[in-house]
Amino acid sequence: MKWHAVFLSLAVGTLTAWPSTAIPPATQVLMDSGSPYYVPAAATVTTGGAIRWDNPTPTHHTVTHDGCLDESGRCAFDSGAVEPGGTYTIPSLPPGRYPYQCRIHPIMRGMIIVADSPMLPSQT
Ligand SMILES: [Cu+2]
Repeated sequence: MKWHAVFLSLAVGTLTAWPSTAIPPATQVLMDSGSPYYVPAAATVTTGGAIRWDNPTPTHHTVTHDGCLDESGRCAFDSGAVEPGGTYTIPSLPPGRYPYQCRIHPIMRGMIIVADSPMLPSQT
């Protein structure tokens, strides 16, 4: 059956398009000009996973961990200004919760939750 063969080759092509390394695709967060500003507002990633912010808006934004703005001295990440059409990527973060905001528009707030990798046995 011809259609069956076409379907199979499409499926195989899709599978082989994935990188063969064990690195999972980056978790993507979109910046938006309106609420909730970071989409998804709370993004969960597993340890070792990259996180990438895309800025499709016509405005500069930052991705600034709250720890960079208080006196805690625990600044996990700060993108600096991400230009329109630009992206910002973090290769990985230690497990934890990372509230962040935009330095330019403090109303923009998001959260990254880094969970322990399900591949590793729990230490609790
Ligand atoms: Cu902003």
